[in-house]
Amino acid sequence: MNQPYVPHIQVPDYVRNRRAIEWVAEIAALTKPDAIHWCDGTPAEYDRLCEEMVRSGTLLRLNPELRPGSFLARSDPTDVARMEDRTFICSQQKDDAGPTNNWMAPAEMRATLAQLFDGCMRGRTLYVVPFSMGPLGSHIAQIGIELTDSPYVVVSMRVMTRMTARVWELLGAEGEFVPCVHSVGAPLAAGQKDVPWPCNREHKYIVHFPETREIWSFGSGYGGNALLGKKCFSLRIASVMGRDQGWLAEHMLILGLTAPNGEKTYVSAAFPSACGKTNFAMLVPPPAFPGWTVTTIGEDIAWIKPGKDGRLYAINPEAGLFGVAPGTSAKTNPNCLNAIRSNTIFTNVALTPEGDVWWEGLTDVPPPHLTDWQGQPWTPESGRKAAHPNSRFTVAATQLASLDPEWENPDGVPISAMIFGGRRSNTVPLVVEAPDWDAGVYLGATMGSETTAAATGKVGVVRRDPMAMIPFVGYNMADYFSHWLKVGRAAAHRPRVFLVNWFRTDAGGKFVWPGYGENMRVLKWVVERCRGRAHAAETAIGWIPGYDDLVWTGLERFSREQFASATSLRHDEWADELAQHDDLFARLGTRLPRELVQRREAIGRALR
Ligand code: SAT
Ligand code: MN
Repeated sequence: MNQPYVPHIQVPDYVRNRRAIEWVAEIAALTKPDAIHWCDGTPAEYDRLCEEMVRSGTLLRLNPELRPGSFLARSDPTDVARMEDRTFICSQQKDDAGPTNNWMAPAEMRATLAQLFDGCMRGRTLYVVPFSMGPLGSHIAQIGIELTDSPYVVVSMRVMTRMTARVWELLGAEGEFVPCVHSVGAPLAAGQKDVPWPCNREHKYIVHFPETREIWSFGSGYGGNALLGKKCFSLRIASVMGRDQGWLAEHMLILGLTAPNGEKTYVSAAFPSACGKTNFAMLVPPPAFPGWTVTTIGEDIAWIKPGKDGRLYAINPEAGLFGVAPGTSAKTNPNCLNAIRSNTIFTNVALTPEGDVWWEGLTDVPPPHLTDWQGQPWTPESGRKAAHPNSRFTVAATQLASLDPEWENPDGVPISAMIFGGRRSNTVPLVVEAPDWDAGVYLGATMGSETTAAATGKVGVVRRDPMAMIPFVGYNMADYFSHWLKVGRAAAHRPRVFLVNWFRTDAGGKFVWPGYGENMRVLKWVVERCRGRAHAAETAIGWIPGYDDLVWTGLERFSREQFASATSLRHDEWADELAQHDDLFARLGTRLPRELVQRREAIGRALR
């Protein structure tokens, strides 16, 4: 019990980390909560917090017969998604944040935060949340501590991360952690009644200091704004750690594909939103593939590190899924639907009269009466969505039947292929393999996706989203490309890199490729390419399979002509595409690695 003397706060005796104790005391002095609770991550604590939130109106308990152990939260209507325009990378030099990030000088931002956080937890409890991103003690894992005044964030962090008092043992007296400070920014005056979803409608800040590896978040209680282990830590701060230490923090799913003979191959894949990433991570092979199985390591984030054998090994730093509900159905993702049958926190979905949940796409015919995500009566004639388009489920990965047995392996799993993909109605073929690592980095760096009407009101505008990391790289994007090149160069056995596109359309605007489970046909080809067993033809952008290189059993209706239209390269489209790559590169500035410019020239020459 050799605690350093800290005024005002009671510290459990198993907490010995000096920096943590001083920091908690400092943040408590700034934010002035009524109480401090050191979370232990036990089921009893989770249950108690959920019970308290049911009493306070933040959570609604769902019908225990229909959705055991599950709850519904309804957020403030102004606090429904991650906010990229309120997200800041505060490096010392503006150039180190680069042209794709919002930047503010650290001193200026610290002055702003000091004002916002002063007294912001009055009337509330400050929860101290110790968590590990990745299996406890893994050499790839990292430790964080989140201080938050939101019990909804605490229970969500328990699902999404390894939140346990054992983290303090690992930290010891001197261990390092990423400090994450979060407040909903809604202090309560004496006697003031709380609202179900406190937040700050005026001020929102999601702030990263990459040099000191700190995260500060104010004003929102939703998703990646508030669950700071996710995008803030596992991507923005971790990408900076990776740059400095020689590894990659990526917005990638990780899946395992097992062949009937037991041969297993791990693949990681990056897709921007609205491209079916979660469905791909839990793909169910069609009946024509007996004995093939897809297992899931992760569906959002991968930390990828070189192993001693020269291969790249990946872990999923998360322990849960925070997935988009609308569109999730028995048809699109049966694995996921089974996982959320119990022990799930739903946010902003609709409620049935029986006390179950519903969202658009769950069933073909909507129920006749619902309570919508804002708590209002809803019928199919209402003319508005019953669930918010960004409504979510929060569920432990262990609820997933497709979870890979290696998902907790502290050394990670060896990655044989990396797949990039976007939503493109033309130009990009069903699948193409980069001829080498640098060309693969080029495919990822220049990847784009068409906006859907919901996001911008404009359909078909291609937004460049390098490696699906535009909002998530914590430093200069051009430096990030150089880092990718370097990691590949250092690895003796590099994964093969592929670009896929499930979204080509025909002259009538209909999708050419059936997608979903049928993506297995492409995945099998990818894996066999990695094993040197599948044929492909060389093109200007890389290796593309011919019709006879894929398995068609069970999909005989898909003709040679359709395959040709899904895989063709049109020179006029590629001339336009390369011009757009030039625009992207011009925007990224002078730090762009030479290799990418050279690859662009090579593709241009090959097309001519
Ligand atoms: O809200 S999260 O950042 O966790 C999910 C997302 O928006 O991609
Ligand atoms: Mn994501």
